[in-house]
Amino acid sequence: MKHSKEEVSYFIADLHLAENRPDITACFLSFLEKEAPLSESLYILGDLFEYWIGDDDTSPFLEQVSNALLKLSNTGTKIFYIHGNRDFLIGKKFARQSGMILLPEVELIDLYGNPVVVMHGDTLCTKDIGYQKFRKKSRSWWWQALVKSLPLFLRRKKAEDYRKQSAAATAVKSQDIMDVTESEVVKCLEHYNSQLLIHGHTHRPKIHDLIANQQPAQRVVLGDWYEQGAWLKFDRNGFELLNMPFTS
Ligand SMILES: [Mn+2]
Repeated sequence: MKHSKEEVSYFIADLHLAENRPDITACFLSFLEKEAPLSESLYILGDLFEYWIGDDDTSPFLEQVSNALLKLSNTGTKIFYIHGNRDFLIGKKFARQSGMILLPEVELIDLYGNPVVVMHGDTLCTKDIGYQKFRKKSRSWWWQALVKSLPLFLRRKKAEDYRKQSAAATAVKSQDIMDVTESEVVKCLEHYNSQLLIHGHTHRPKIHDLIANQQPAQRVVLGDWYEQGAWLKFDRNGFELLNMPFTS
């Protein structure tokens, strides 16, 4: 059933959906059913899932999420997806069955007359050299071909090992290393000749003011979904970060 859409777009990131967090999944399904159909576009800026081992992985949990996304897409809301550092292996098959349009890692979009840059945000954290090295390797065709050739149980084990390693490494890295490099933000806005950047990844929801292109600019950081639903509402009148509580 088609809904009449308002001229409003929503942005979300860092839901980190996982089978062992049914509270997050319930909140997201409720968001997709009640809130998101009002919007003409939903941008998912990465880390929708805690990890992704390939589109050939299936489970009732993944099907439930995929079906709910497809249902939203069938109401007429366009769903765009940019990969995060956890779910960069989401491929065309899952995107198609969920009614999502895959975007490149950085995209310049037009939002009601404003040129806006959207991305996951991990590429801005240039001080985290170890992570950037892994990122480069894991985006190569040979690494991805190698991973996809492994049986699912082995990929699942590797993903879990990587999560543990990553959590241990994150615990000892400084807050500064884990955050974006300000000069990268400016460089990016100047490259795209834009005054607004929207990203996730750092889990530090905030609207930052800065200068780029010798003019005032802003950087919006989306919140994660560990303790509540969180999204950015964007329309002709401006934008705001919103939250919804977990119901149960
Ligand atoms: Mn991330």
